[in-house]
Amino acid sequence: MGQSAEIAAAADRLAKAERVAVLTGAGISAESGVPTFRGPGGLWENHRPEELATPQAFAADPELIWRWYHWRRGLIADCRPGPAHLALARLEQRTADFTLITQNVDGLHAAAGSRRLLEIHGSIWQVRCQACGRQYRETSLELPTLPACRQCGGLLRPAVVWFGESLDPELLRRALAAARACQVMLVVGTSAVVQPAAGLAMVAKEAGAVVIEINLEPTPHSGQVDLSLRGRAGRLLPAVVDGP
Ligand code: BV8
Ligand code: ZN
Repeated sequence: MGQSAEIAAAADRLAKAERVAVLTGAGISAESGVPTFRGPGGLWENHRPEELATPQAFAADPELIWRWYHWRRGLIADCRPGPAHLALARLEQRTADFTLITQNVDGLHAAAGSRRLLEIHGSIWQVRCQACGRQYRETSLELPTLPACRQCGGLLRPAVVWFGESLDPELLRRALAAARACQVMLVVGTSAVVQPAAGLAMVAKEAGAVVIEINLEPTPHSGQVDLSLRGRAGRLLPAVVDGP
């Protein structure tokens, strides 16, 4: 089937669906200027994920890890939602039962107007105190290298989920429920290597949903999904959401 027929088939499935779930990864923010993790020029290029995004790395060298996050916050602060983020906000508006599950911590889905949103890996704009456990929104780009809790002065950390850390059980429960209940799941811009996020697509598949992948490249999901659309999310998502 040529791609225009695939896009039409995907758009038709979405138009008819009352229950839709979406799983997004770093690829949906790439065109907004947010570097991906594993692609060329990605965040991990000169580091391995385990070196930076782990509690052990933070305990060993909080300054190194905070410098990485301050750099990412500064970069993301200049990024705006793109056509792909905005298309998902439109899709939410017209879909009775909609859940957007994102692995991204950049906040661009919320900025695009998405509301039924599960940020299962947390947010780079939230901090949590290592001493008193308070968690709050902190968007300043002028924080000291080692930011202190405004309540107790304890050391803050980014309120994101690191490797080896469990996801928020309530968020994971809601994500699993959405994957099981949906008629259509869109999987956009993820390399499908990080668990348990990537597994949500197969949960939807096994529960009988039509799973549609949008990615520049093939992924471990590509052979298992119903439709795998190759190309930029910024081009394909509006076409699939608004009709070709
Ligand atoms: C857990 C937040 C239970 C931080 C992230 C061995 C040891 C320890 C753990 C494990 C292990 N083996 C497996 C595990 C489990 C581990 C895991 O999955 N590891 C992987 C690497 C194998 N998972 C965990 O640890 C999770 N917790 O399992 O708890 C537990 C408890 C104790 C011990 C063990 C298990 C927690 C995982 C969360 C980690 N946190 N981020 C931060 O961001 O700073 S993960 C990080 O990767 C981001 O969240 C990111 O979103 C996520 C996934 O990456 P992608 O989003 O897919 O991005 P990527 O760059 O990889 O791909 C981009 C894609 O977009 C590409 O396919 C590209 O082609 C495409 N693309 C690019 N441009 C475009 C595009 N597509 C369309 N259009 C474009 N324009
Ligand atoms: Zn505190």
